[in-house]
Amino acid sequence: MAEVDAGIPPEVSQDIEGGGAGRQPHRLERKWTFWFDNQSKVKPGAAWGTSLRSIYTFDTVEEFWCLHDQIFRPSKLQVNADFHCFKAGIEPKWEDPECANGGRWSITINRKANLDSMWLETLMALISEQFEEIEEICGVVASVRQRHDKLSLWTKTASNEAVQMSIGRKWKEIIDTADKIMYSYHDDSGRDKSSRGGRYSV
Ligand code: MGP
Repeated sequence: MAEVDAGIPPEVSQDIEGGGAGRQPHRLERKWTFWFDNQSKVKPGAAWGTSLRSIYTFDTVEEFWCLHDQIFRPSKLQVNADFHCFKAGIEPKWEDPECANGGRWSITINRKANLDSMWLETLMALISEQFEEIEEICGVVASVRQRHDKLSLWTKTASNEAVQMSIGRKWKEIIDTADKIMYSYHDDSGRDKSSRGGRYSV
């Protein structure tokens, strides 16, 4: 993933900017930012977040497809790396004020093809504002780990069970899975694993 580590390579940058050349680009409802984190490169003992980088903010359909096709496909990630796509202005951290009272719906995934397709379906649903509760959503994270891969949809108000259940049901439809998905509060994530548990499930 040398390309992402070092930012966007110039030839991809030209493609992104030239994507709508001569035509009117298709503007999205809001701006989104792709992020990248490669924790395998971090020195032992470094604080979490040291390797987290915001890579590119976009607001057109053309930029989105160029970025997705050329770079942001999670099956390309090495172990212990993540891609994030968040609303511009929200950092993919529990500490961000928009995330601080939030949580995440998560699904574990065992096949790379499913990781890529569920990530893409989620991205398309977000940027085309398919969720009724879009204002409650912060973004999505694709994580590649030794044991399995994971997709997480981050939301703002963990304690609002009705809203989270509605988002969870819609997300399951979007990623087209019968597997159980679990919602956890960010507040619980710092605790040891035995006391974390999912707060809601669909
Ligand atoms: P993870 O990368 O979200 O989950 O968090 P992973 O690797 O799938 O492992 P899990 O089994 O713990 O779910 C791994 C660890 O990174 C957490 O336990 C925290 O120590 C740290 N961490 C992750 N996030 C998203 C944050 C964050 O937003 N803020 C801080 N301070 N630490 C975080």
